[in-house]
Amino acid sequence: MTDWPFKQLVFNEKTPEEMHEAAQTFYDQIRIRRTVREFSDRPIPREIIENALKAAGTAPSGANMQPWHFVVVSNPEIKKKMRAAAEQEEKEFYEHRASEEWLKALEPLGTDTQKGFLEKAPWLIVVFLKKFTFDEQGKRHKNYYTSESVGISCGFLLCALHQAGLATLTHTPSPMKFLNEVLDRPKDERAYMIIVAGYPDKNATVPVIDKEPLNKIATFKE
Ligand code: IYR
Repeated sequence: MTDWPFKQLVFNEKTPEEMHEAAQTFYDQIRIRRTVREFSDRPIPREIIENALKAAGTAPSGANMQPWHFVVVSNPEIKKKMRAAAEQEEKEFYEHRASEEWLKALEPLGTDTQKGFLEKAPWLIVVFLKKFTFDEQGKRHKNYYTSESVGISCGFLLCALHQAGLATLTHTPSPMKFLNEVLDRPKDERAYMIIVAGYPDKNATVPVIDKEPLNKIATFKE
């Protein structure tokens, strides 16, 4: 038996009807989320972002180590630096690093080296992955399943931002090392993803792509 205290689970059981309704409602809401690359500069209150981050912070994680740190940028000078560095990396990517096959796969998305959204959108959330946690004594503890944990947390964050009414973009310039420097983060943290959030530009367009049907993405063994 463990020495750690346990408490009664809080679980709001739904009736079967409520369960059907909630499952359908969530799907109907999340299915209309689209990755947006053209943002408006209209402001979004910081509290909205704070709430979404609190939701992201409830994600399950390996041994509850919560191996994430979110750096939230609205400062125009920092955004400018991030854009310049990201565009430099992307230029390398599109002109040299990416294979023909990769470029072909990206074609329908219409992406290129220009990352204007990094300056235009009101909020850039840079998600860092922490391989280690340091306790009050400065002792280093290894974190577990960090990539899975941070990925789940990003999923929560995207859902929370979408639910609040924001458009989002997951952006992963590669390599992202420059973010440690620009954002003053320690070496043992690794930039995992930038989540761009704001209102979409009123003329924003999205590529005509679709998602695989259920029978393609899932197999039931009953
Ligand atoms: N990071 C590049 C390329 C890119 C790669 C994938 I995989 C995407 O789904 C989208 C873009 C860029 O941001 O343009």
